[in-house]
Parts: sequence; structure tokens; C-alpha cells
Amino acid sequence: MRILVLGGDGFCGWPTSLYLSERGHDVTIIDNLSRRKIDVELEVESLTPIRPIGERIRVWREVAKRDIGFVNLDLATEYDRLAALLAELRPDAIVHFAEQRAAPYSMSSPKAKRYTVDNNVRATHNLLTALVATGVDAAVVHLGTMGVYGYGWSGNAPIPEGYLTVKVQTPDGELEREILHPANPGSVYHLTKTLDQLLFSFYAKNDRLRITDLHQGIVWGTQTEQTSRDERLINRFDYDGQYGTVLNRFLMQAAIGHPLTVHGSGGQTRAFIHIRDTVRCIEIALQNPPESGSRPRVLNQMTETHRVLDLAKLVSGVMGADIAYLPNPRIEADENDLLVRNDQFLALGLQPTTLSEGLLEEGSKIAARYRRRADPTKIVARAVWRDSMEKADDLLTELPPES
Ligand code: NAD
Ligand code: USQ
Repeated sequence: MRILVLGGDGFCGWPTSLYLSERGHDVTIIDNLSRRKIDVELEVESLTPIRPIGERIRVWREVAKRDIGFVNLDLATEYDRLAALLAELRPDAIVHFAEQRAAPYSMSSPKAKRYTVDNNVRATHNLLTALVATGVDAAVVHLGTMGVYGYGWSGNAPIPEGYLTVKVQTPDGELEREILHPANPGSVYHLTKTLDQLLFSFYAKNDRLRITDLHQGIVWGTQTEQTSRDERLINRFDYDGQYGTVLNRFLMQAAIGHPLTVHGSGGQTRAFIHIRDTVRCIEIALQNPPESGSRPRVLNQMTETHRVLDLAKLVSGVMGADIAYLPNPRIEADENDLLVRNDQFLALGLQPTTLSEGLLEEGSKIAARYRRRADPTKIVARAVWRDSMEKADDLLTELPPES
């Protein structure tokens, strides 16, 4: 297949591009390198030493004897170039990772909120419009998030895969319908993913686009078989308070002897998936697109759920570290249960990497190996969700100082 990987220089996109390339697909990455620019803005770097995109692609050619194309293009602002590229390459499939993906960054300032909405919603909408305008019948696989469902809405009922069956009483009897699961985003970033869902529903219905939306949990781990083949292919590892996700942060914190930064009581339960399973799920989704004319196919892309405090205890037990209970900078439930259905991926052949298998390897081979690159002043999460400056200031004074 000829596949475009939008956001292919990112944490999920780079290993996916290599994996698909090795499986024999003709891969072109489209990325505006905005993630690297945000690192410069935040004065932080990936814990792992990632190489420039041109070098990454040259090394892949050297190692795997396969070419990957690269186009530096902003999907949110360069519609004409995008449409021309689609018309020229006529891809069979498009994997869409290209959005601003950090919840804390999206809540950090009015500018960041507006950028996140402008970037994410316009990128998705430009892609869909360009597909219709060019008549390119590519299957679209989009990376959504488990956070569109919110946490705690469904009580003890498992979260279904995208759609909810509802029964409505009418004068003529009971009416049963499947509707998009109610959206309950917890950050401006998560909000953009709920808006994406509506765009997909409309374009699938109106223009018969074939769309799969993957509601992915928190990705942990760093390397895949392909990225570990040469150090210059190494994947990024975000550990800072805005882009670092909880489990990778805990692993890195343990590696440098920093207390594990549990927000609040640590009773928040979230869904997780290893990066090796992410790339496999993308392949499975590409092999199983929905029919033209059907609603978007939604799959929950996660393999395990864990409470934040249990993760902290696990990492502390394996690597040794103290646990610090910090005031929670986010507005989120202090505790929640989380039951999630992921039957579709399991039925399609996914064999999950479990936390117990990958944790030690990740801790020793990555976090410990690159711990000297960590900047301890960037660890504590300082982006606050509070509704007023005053409350935010109160909370910031409770957090440990920057150095
Ligand atoms: P990332 O920030 O590492 O990668 C995103 C890439 O998209 C970056 O290389 C960035 O430069 C590019 N990009 C952003 N806006 C663009 C634009 N307008 N035009 C062109 N390129 C653009 O993020 P990631 O962790 O790889 O996440 C990829 C996708 O998966 C995101 O959509 C994210 O919401 C979703 N997701 C990630 C996780 C996770 O834990 N990392 C979990 C669930 C879902
Ligand atoms: N948390 C801590 N301590 C930390 C960091 C986080 O206790 O040092 C807590 C947070 O308060 C939250 C939970 O851990 O309750 C998860 O936070 P996270 O930063 O790991 O994940 P999140 O902000 O939800 O975002 C990440 C990705 C995002 C993706 C999402 C999947 O950045 O792109 O969409 O995971 S999900 O959470 O399933 O929606």
C-alpha cells in the first residue's frame, strides 16, 4: 500500500512509519516538525537523543534498505499544498497522528488553548476536505483518545467501542438506537478529539469517506524492534511536566532518584498500551477499513487499565524511589474506576505486551541509560486547569520550587 503518515516524526508516528516501511509499504511522512519547535519553546528535550528527520530517514535507508519520503507541510494552514500532494501521490491509506497532543500544554495559556484547537481541528478538517476535493479514496486511520469518553461517566458499565445503545420511549413503543458515545473531555486537547469525532461522522455520511478512529490509551515504552536497530533511529521519550506521560515519567524519575510525582491521591485510573502494540494496532486497522458509506469504525486501542498510585508503587518496587503526593494541577476526579471494551483488536489478532513484561526493560535500557540528559527543573507539572488566576497562583505556591 502507499501510505501517508501524518505526524510521522512524532512519538507514535516515527515507529509506525518504520514498522509499515519494513512490512513492505511505500511510506511518506508529512510533518511540520512543530513538536520539535515546542521543545525549543519549553526549553526541554526528549530524554532520548532523537536525530533530525533527514538523518533518521537516511539511517533507515542504510539499515533497512528502504526509502521513506518526507514532506514538511503544515496540515492546518497549507491546504492547497496538501490537496496537491494527495492528487499527486494518490495514497491507498492515511494514518493521521498530526495533532498537538499534550493535555497540560493545551491548558497552559490562552495562546496554547487557541493553538491546540486551531491546529488540531483545522488539520483534521483540511485532510477530510482535501480527500473529497481530490476524489482520493484513501482509508483514513486517525489517532483519537480514550479521554473522549471521560472518566466515570459510565459507572461500572464497560466503555463500549465508540457507540452506545440507547432506548427511547415513544408513543409507538420503545425505539433503540446506537449513538456516538457522549463526549466528556477533560482538557482542551481532549476536546479537540471529540470535535474530530463529529467531523468524521459527517464526512463518512456525506462523502462516504472510509474512516477508522482509534481511541487510544496512554502510550508507554519507547522502542520498537525497528527503532532499536540503530541508536540514530531511537524514538522520542518525553519526561517533562507538559508532554511526559505518567508511566514514562515515573520510570525516568526513578532512574534519576526524583520522587514519583503522583497528582492528588493517585486514585485516577487510566488505560495504557505499549508503543509496540500501537504500531501493530495501526497495521490491523489499515487491514480492516470500514466499507464506504458506513459510519466511522471506532476501536478502543488499549490493553490494560491501572491506577496512578498502583503504577507508582510498581515502579518504586522495581526501581526503588520515594513517592511524592503533589497537589493535582488538573481538574479531574480524584478517583475513578475504568472498565473498557477492546474486543475488536483482540479478535483481530492483537497480542498485548503487558506492563509486567516491558517495565524492567524500559526502566533499565532507556530511562537509566539516558538519565544524565534529564533536566530536573522540568519535571514537576505546572500547567494548571483552575478557573481563575488567583486559584492557580495558590496551587503553584503549594508545588515544589523549580530547582
Ligand atoms: P507527538 O507530538 O510526538 O507527534 C505528533 C506529530 O504531529 C509531531 O511530529 C508534530 O510535529 C506533528 N504535527 C502536529 N501538528 C501538525 C500539523 N499541523 N501539520 C503537520 N504536522 C503536525 O504525539 P504522539 O504522542 O506521537 O501522538 C500522536 C497522536 O496519537 C496524537 O494525535 C495523539 O493525540 C494521539 N495519542 C497519543 C497518545 C500518547 O500517549 N502519546 C495516546 C493516545 C492518543
Ligand atoms: N499524572 C500524575 N503524575 C504525573 C503525570 C500525570 O499523577 O506526573 C496523572 C494525571 O493527573 C492523570 C494521569 O496521570 O490523571 C494521566 O496523565 P498523562 O499525562 O499520562 O495522560 P493524559 O494527560 O491523559 O494524556 C496522554 C497523552 C494524550 C492521550 C492520552 C490518552 O498525552 O495524547 O490522548 O494520554 S487518555 O489518557 O487515555 O485519554
